[in-house]
Amino acid sequence: MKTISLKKLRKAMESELNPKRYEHTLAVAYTAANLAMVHGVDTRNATIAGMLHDCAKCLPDQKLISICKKNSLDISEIELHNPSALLHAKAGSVLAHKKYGVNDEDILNAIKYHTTGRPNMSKLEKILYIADYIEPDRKHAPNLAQVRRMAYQDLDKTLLKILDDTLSYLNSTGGQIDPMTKKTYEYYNNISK
Ligand code: DGI
Ligand code: FE
Ligand code: FE
Repeated sequence: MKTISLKKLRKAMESELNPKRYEHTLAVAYTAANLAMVHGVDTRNATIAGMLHDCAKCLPDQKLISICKKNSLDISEIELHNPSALLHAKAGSVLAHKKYGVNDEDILNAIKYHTTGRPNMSKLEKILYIADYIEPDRKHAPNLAQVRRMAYQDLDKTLLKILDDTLSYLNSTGGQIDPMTKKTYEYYNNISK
């Protein structure tokens, strides 16, 4: 397998994303690498996952839908109605593989599930999901200081807290909840008992 150049990925993301999204991407990559150090995960894999996690975020809705359809990925009714919020994750995992040369299944799954999570996530999947939520530029999420501290201590507890806060936020704004977000919450709530 050809080695992926982090420098090339950075440059590609700088041209593919708007400036704000690019800054977020760098922050997620470094935060994911930090969490990887603490939790015994390969830091390079965490950096690559962070660098590419939102690679499809700036594409038009129709493009996100067509990438998923072409690659035989299931699209839920809710995803179809919220392509930018939800489908950029699935479409991003396709592009990470086909356009940016990532072959590692764990990295591809981390990107694919970075928005909804899924039951029984790998450590890298959890780290990317959490890094996306706690990176230093994020300012508006509730309980951020608490969640940031927890992230360096207990990944499962942190996931559950983020999922709980995300579901409350979606409920308060009338956002449609994807079945996978709900399943992930139920899974991590059950194993916390
Ligand atoms: O791409 P980002 O903005 O960096 O972050 P993200 O990919 O984690 O999530 C994008 C948005 O999706 C975020 O505001 C939370 C939201 N989200 C997570 N689960 C669901 C959801 N939105 C809807 N409508 N339904 C969900 O189940
Ligand atoms: Fe995202
Ligand atoms: Fe993100």
